[in-house]
Amino acid sequence: MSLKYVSITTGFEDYMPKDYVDLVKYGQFGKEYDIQELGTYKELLEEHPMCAGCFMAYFVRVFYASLPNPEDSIVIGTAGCARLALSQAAVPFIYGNYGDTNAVASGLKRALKIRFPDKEKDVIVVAGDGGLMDIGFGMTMHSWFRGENFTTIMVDNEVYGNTGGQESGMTRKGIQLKMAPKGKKFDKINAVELAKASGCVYVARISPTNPKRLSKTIKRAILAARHFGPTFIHAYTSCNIEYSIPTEKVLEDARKREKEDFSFYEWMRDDVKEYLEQLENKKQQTPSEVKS
Ligand SMILES: Cc1ncc(C[n+]2csc(CCOP(=O)(O)OP(=O)(O)O)c2C)c(N)n1
Ligand code: SF4
Ligand SMILES: [Mg+2]
Repeated sequence: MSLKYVSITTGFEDYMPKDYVDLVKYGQFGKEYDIQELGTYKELLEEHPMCAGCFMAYFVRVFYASLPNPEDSIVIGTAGCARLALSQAAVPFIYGNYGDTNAVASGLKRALKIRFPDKEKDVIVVAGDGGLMDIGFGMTMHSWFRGENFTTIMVDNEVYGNTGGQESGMTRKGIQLKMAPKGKKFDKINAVELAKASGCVYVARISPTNPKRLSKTIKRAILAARHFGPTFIHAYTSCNIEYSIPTEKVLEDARKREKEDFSFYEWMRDDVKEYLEQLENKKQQTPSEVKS
């Protein structure tokens, strides 16, 4: 990919916003950093208004640091906690009405393919368990049935966090929440199996306890969606507030949930696997040349 259209025309550096100049000079525009370098370069996301210690906020940070091509990415979100941070980054963000994310992403991805036939434009939905598996369930499913070329990432905190603690389809059976005091009567939805049965070509379930693995999973899902079809990541991203998790216990909780419902799981079609492995091998051989 050429850097030409993100680099600054000579003489204009003084007039461009400082953040933009820094992103080109010291940040992710036109460059790819390893997730282990986080904190050493200018990040796409720097500030956010989510609760202190929220693991979903950490997830969003790693998500932005893992975009294979941020200068050509558009993120779609909706009502729910994640959009509070998603919308603060140096990447275009579209707010779909609650439940509409995958319909908006379908139209956008198709339009981008027509408008920019020679360029990869990555469209990524990041939305909550309520947004994707409850109120937006139909639109999520139909985007997968239609084989749309974009990635859906569900940040699952097993509750409606943003509206104060209602149960969602992803809440575990028996769990009592502020606004579900009798305890949930039904099982947690098996989102990963639904995604596989509905036509996703790459599916992963993850608790973000290992940043390297998380970053690789995000990159794989986005790269696979470009050429093969819909991809899905089901990520555990705890809610400190509704589950009363003290900040210092957030990682411990993520490890515990990893042993229970969120053991790492990755499935992909054979042709996707072959493609990703080829890409990753090529990158190992020539790290500075490969960006997509
Ligand atoms: C059509 C519509 N229905 C309901 C709401 C109210 N609403 C805002 S956020 C939310 C729940 C969010 O839960 P989830 O998607 O799990 O995200 P979280 O806040 O837990 O990250 C609801 C019901 C809305 N904004 N729009
Ligand atoms: S309510 Fe929960 S999910 Fe939302 S920002 Fe606060 S800790 Fe995070
Ligand atoms: Mg939620």
